[in-house]
Amino acid sequence: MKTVYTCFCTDVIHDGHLNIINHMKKYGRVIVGCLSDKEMIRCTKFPITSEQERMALYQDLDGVDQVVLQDDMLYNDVIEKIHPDYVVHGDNWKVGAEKSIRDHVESMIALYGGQIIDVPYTYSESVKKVDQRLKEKLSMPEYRRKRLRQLIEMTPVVKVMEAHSGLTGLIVEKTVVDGNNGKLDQFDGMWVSSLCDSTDKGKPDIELVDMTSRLRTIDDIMEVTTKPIILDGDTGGLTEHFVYNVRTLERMGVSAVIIEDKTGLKKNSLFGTEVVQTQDSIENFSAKIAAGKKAQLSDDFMIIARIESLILERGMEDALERAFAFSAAGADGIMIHSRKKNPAEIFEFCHKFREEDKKTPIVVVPTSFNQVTEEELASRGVNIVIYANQLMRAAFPVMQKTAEDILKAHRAKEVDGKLMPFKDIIRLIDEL
Ligand code: SPV
Ligand code: MG
Repeated sequence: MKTVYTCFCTDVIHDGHLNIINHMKKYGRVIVGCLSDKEMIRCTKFPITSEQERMALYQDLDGVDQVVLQDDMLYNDVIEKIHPDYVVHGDNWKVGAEKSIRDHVESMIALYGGQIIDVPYTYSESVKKVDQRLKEKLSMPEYRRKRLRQLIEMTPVVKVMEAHSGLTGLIVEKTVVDGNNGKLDQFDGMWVSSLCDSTDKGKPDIELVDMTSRLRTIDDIMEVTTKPIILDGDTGGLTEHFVYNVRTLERMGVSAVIIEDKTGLKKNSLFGTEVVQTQDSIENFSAKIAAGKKAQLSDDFMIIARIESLILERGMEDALERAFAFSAAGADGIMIHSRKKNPAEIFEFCHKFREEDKKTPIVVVPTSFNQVTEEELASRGVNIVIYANQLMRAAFPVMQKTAEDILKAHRAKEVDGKLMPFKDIIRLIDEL
């Protein structure tokens, strides 16, 4: 009897999946693969149910003979083990980002005479409804909030990109690439940067944009996305105010706030010692963290302490002393910041911190030491990498140049070839 294989990466079975099983039954013994969490978050969407629950769901389907865990989105593990005669998939993988996976599978199974069967994709109202409902569920506060903690467990490094508006949120939400290892990849979450949120409003990054306005930005992003959000909470402000903001943020479904151990008029860290910046005492900042943790109502929300000792040239010993003190005060993670051109001091911090603390998540923002890769940081014990300002920095020069070029030419013809066609911009945002 021939073996027929398909891979599912879904929490809910709809008509399209049943149609695939029905096709498979005609060709032989039906084996369904359950794509592992760690691969699913890279190529499709975040799973709502566990691997075990998904496997049990697939096993219960009529016509399924066996369910296996597939831990490689390129199918290498299952093809080597099972040698399926047929691999069945909806024909939607013949185009778009998934095409590279199809090509890879086709070449692998061709080596022993295996074949791909592309089943026409089921475009029905009920399938659309199931997809839509799943997406809406993922955007709900209770699902979104806990997702950062889940991701830290699921993946070697959580990849976070800045978003400062609904539109940039959509870019972080939807961008999927066919990476250089042949696998698909995407960001895990969003950073609502104080620098970018302020800059977008034409204001300096000095805690001038108030919390009401920051919450408005978060809400704009949340309206159109599902990925978890980390808020740049600056200094956290007065402890008496911080405790209220913690409650508000967790109620909204924000996953984490990062507060930095500075006090007085906050300036952006990348100014370093060029401007006057005052670091808070260990006692005061520890008390602020402890008050925030006490105020918190959910188990999922994270308060992450950001240490500015390296930025302000106070030395590695000071940074480490603070890291241990802040995590003892209840911080759920440590962000260590640096404005050096290479990651040496970040690596040293990670090494010394991890000698004593294997578990507390470490967060880094490689803006100035941007040659370092996510894999390298993960191998040093980093859990979350934040690209803090790149979308804003990408957009500004292009917008400014376009404004200059139209002013010089007294018309828009010269710039048009560099712009998105207006036919595309009016369709960029889907209607419900
Ligand atoms: C931000 O993005 O606002 C940050 C990171 O706080 S940094 O600009 O590097 O200080
Ligand atoms: Mg900031």
